[in-house]
Amino acid sequence: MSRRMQMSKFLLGQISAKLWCRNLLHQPVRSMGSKSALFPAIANAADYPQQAVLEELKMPFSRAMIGNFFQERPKLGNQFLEDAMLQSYLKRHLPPVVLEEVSQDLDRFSQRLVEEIDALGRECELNPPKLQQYDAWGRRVDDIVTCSAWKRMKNISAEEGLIAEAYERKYSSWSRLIQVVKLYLYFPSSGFFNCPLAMTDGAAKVIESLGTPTPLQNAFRHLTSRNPNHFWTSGQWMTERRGGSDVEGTETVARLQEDGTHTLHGYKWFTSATDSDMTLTLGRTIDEHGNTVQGTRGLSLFYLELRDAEGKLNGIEVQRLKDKLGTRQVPTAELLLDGAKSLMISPEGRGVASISNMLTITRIHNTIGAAGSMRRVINLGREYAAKRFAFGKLLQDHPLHIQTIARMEVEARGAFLLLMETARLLGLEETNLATEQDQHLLRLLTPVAKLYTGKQALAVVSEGLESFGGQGYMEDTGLPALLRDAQVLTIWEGTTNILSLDVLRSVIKSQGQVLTAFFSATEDKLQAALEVPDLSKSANITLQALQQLKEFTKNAGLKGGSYMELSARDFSYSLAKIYIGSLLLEHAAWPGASDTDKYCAQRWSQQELCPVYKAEASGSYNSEAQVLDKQLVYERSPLTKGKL
Ligand code: UCC
Repeated sequence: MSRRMQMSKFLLGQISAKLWCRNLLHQPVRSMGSKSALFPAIANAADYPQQAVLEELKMPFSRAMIGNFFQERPKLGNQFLEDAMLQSYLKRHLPPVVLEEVSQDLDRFSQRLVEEIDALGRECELNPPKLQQYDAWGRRVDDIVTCSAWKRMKNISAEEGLIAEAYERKYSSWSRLIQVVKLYLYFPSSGFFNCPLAMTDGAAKVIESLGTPTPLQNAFRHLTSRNPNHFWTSGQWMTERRGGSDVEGTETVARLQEDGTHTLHGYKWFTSATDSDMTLTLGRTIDEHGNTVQGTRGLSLFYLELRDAEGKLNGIEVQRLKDKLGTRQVPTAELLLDGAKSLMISPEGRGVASISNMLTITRIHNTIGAAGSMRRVINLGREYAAKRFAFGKLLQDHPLHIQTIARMEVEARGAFLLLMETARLLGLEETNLATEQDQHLLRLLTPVAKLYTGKQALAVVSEGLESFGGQGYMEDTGLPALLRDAQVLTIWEGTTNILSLDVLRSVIKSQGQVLTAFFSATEDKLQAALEVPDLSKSANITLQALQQLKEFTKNAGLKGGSYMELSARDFSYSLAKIYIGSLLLEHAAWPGASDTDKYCAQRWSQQELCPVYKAEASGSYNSEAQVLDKQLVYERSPLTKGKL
């Protein structure tokens, strides 16, 4: 018998031996506790046709040796058509004529996402920006080199009117909501181009809120253009080395020039989308004697264009690009402002108040990112579960797996409705159709939505990656970027605690009117659900939680600033959970709602809806807790020797 025949007989023996072991492992044993009771026998030798084995044996070094099973990757479908809550929401709210037109555009846009934009987004992730500080001849050029896909995203954003839509107001107050829906569909495929778009929208909003003064009309036209050759993006430079949350330590000074402009001199620590055409930034005016007003009351808002007519940087030096956990597609830099020519656009000392219009918009964009991320990881996860085989059946047929995705779905639908509510209220405000209650509600819900959905997105996207097993952890699947990017949503544009304090700021600045608006809007939304048998129990649970929240605010108001500060995060979470509950129930009570809408609303009400009430009952906000919290954190820390 030839050497070759001997070898093939040996290998055949090896394979059938291996298969035999596999089967052994999976022979059913009697008790429930044992592994195989849960997992029925999988494949056996018969799976491997003799001929195939013999074929493979012919070539000692051949591809056949690595087998030919390759798991299909999760595919992206038309995100507009596949989003049940989005379809239902638009059908419930938009006038039929508008719905017809908008649906066609969103369907077409979602096809473009699949066929063109998603791949560009991936390219932005794989080709992050680089800084070329010097040219070949030693001249300092500080070029931020971005990939062609990133540049293409800018053109697509103009073509699709991702900013223009909100300012053209073709559909009156609905235009803002339609813009937000488009950005929500675009976000997970945008290569994080949503970031410059958020600040661009914010800059247009600030300029419009200032009455679009003549010097800014050209910029406004560029920011809201649908022409890729004209379209500008903007930055938002608020963060310096002394602080991003607290801008009191801003060191940048602004020197008045004879022509009425100011030159800026300072150091910006974190500037995103630094390849933008213009930016808004804070600076401290300095008089001819070198005096400045300290604190945030000394800060004014400045408009500047990054390059002059010859394309040269406008008194700006790019020190370095930031090395970030996520949003690596976005050029983020440290900048030296060395006489950057700028225009003061706010009254002197009103810089923070004036840029707050930008904060409102960028925080709503942050909520877009959160809701969009959750939607994307769920849609990919459910698609994958329909084609991934494990333990004898598809993942979609494993109840525990589906229960996990269903819980993610409840979170995503809640976040989506909260996003739509802020967009609806903003659209009303921008078209002067908002009632006083609407305006108070918008002021309160903007920070609540940003802080709550940012946290939700992190939890849901992390859970989502798990639904792909090990592949969720492999960078070349493109999935981990979803989690790395989602982490920024809780940090920039104000961290969770800073926005919780902004919720308190809105209560104090409005003498509690934002809460009155919240209580009455929530009660209104729950009325219909109280009449629907399937929903009345959940509606009553939500009303009880609302009652608890009212009780808490009444007591806390008497207990002063530090008590409220300690409760700020739980208080904001309670506002979010109760309001989302009322939105889900209001939607589920709508005659056109589906059974899944009802089920989703019921599931939401089964959680702790008013954590602040529960935490207060356990004394979490009193002065003793304050001391104990610090002791708990610093126990055995060398920092506290004898101090605590
Ligand atoms: O992160 C950044 C860029 C990242 C890229 C953008 C991506 C966008 C999302 C994309 C997702 C896809 S730029 C850095 C962002 N920085 C922040 O968000 C700052 C966080 N810190 C705060 O919010 C602080 O609370 C400050 C800076 C507002 C605190 O300022 P003050 O001056 O210490 O606080 P005051 O004194 O309370 O506020 C000053 C004035 C007051 O008005 P008056 O004087 O009339 O009483 C406030 O009412 O500003 C007003 N004000 C507001 N008004 C403050 N915040 C607001 C607000 N949210 N709405 C209306």
